[in-house]
Amino acid sequence: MFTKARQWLFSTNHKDIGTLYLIFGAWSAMVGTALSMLIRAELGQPGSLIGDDQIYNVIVTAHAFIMIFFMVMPIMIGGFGNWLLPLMLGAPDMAFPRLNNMSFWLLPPALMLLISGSLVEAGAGTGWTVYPPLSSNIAHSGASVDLSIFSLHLAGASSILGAINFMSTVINMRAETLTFDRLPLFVWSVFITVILLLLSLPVLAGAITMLLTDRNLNTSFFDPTGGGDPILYQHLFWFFGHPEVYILILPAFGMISHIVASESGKKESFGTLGMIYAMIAIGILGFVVWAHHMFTVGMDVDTRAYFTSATMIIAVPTGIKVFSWLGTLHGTQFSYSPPLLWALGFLFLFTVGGVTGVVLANSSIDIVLHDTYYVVAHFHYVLSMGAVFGIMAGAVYWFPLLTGITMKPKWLKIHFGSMFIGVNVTFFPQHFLGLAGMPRRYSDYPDAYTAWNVVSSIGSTLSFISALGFIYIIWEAMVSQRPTIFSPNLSSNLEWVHTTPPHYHSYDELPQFTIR
Ligand code: HAS
Ligand code: CU
Repeated sequence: MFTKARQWLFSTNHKDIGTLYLIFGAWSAMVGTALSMLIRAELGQPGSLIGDDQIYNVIVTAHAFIMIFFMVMPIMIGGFGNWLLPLMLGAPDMAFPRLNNMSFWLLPPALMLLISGSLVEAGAGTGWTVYPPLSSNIAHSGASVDLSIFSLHLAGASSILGAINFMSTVINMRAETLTFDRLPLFVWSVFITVILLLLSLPVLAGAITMLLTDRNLNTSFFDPTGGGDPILYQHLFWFFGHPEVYILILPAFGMISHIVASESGKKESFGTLGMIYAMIAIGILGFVVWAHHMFTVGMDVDTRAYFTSATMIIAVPTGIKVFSWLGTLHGTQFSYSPPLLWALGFLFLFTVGGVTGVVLANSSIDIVLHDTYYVVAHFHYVLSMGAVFGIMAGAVYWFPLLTGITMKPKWLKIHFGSMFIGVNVTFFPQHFLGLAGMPRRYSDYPDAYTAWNVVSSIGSTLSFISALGFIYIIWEAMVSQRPTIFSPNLSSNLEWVHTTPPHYHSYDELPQFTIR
């Protein structure tokens, strides 16, 4: 019984596993979105809705963890990485196919542990940073934080095994003529991403394990009464945490490069080698800027000057990428297909988020803005409109390749438009709230902050409806089964993966080949 399902669930095939990751990520996206709507409902008017500050913080914490570890990473690296890397490398599969299946199956129990951590006792209301002493056993007694720690252990093991697999695949499984300088940019982006994962995750694992023993075995790594130091936790966390934000965006960079080049009708991106060096530079610099998250701990002025300058330097390679994408588009006759719309949205809004990051990098300004909604606005511009727009661009661009069917382009454009408006209405006002001093991670606020919070909650409602619309678009494509189109020979399939634009604006415009 269930032979087909079993074969799929325990498949060692990179496409099957990629699909499992995509479905898992989509499910997590729905959970994370539901939590975000609870947040916006609570903040949609002054006064209390949920009626419990701890529960509010549990929701915020679960929202962040689920979106980062169970939505963006599984979709980008597990989903698109698994699907596209072997194809782009000309490899038959990943280097370690059974390990690949194991990486995936570590995630559902990790998610289960995380959700358990929110549901048992008082829940983990620590924020995704899990700072002690808030996360220690006085402020968070009970099993919740321990369950969250175990969840991160499992998700971390999944990512580390996946990282080893992707690195081995890129290094050992390339087609013979495919030298590193000729690797497609998405392959490079995932390769650099998994190196960052392998170097940063063990530090997080160390930090949370020390926290676990502080909580349960009477160690005092982070407890001053035993000679420890809570600031040590912050250093360990952010040595992981900052590279993590580039882990979340680099694969999107890779996908955007392919889409921009292909929609411009070009074989490759403007300045491919420069793009590679820029991503390597972002990867390396990402490890030496972590303390820009800790400017308020009482750092001496030289340390502050160093971390401010080092952080700002990352705008240079990122600028190289932005201008290379614009250079790729320059002078071409592109048309506004759904994937390109998402890519252009990405370019504009990621840049807005990046520029507010440069504002926050100034330590003296950050002392005022730290832990305000200005930071929340910054990271939602680079994540909800950077990482997620990258995912959406990749999803609508490669959907025909992954499924063999097509979605309705006109509906996709309406979905893009409503989402673009929705996320901006949600997050742009949060800059104003932050500048006016509204702190993050509180369930209520003084009346003066009401107006922009109402606007933000209205925006989030629009995005929510728009996301429901996207589910409908996928459903419609699945019941209609309009076929896509694979060229019968393999080499041009690879060509399609690399560059061929699905310049479809209506179904009739699709090139007519036969299905393989
Ligand atoms: Fe960030 C906090 C600084 C990129 C995500 N960031 C966060 C948090 C998250 C996050 C999740 O220095 C909150 C964590 C928490 O829970 O507490 N970030 C930067 C800088 C960059 C940056 C300088 N962040 C990202 C990306 C993310 C991400 C990418 C995920 C996808 N971020 C900060 C700082 C904080 C911070 C502070 C701590 C705040 C606090 O108090 O807690 C850069 O990588 C951005 C580079 C990109 C650009 C745009 C394109 C570049 C062009 C070139 C020309 C631009 C120039 C700048 C020369 C800059 C087009 C001109 C400057 C002007 C002001 C006009
Ligand atoms: Cu950072």
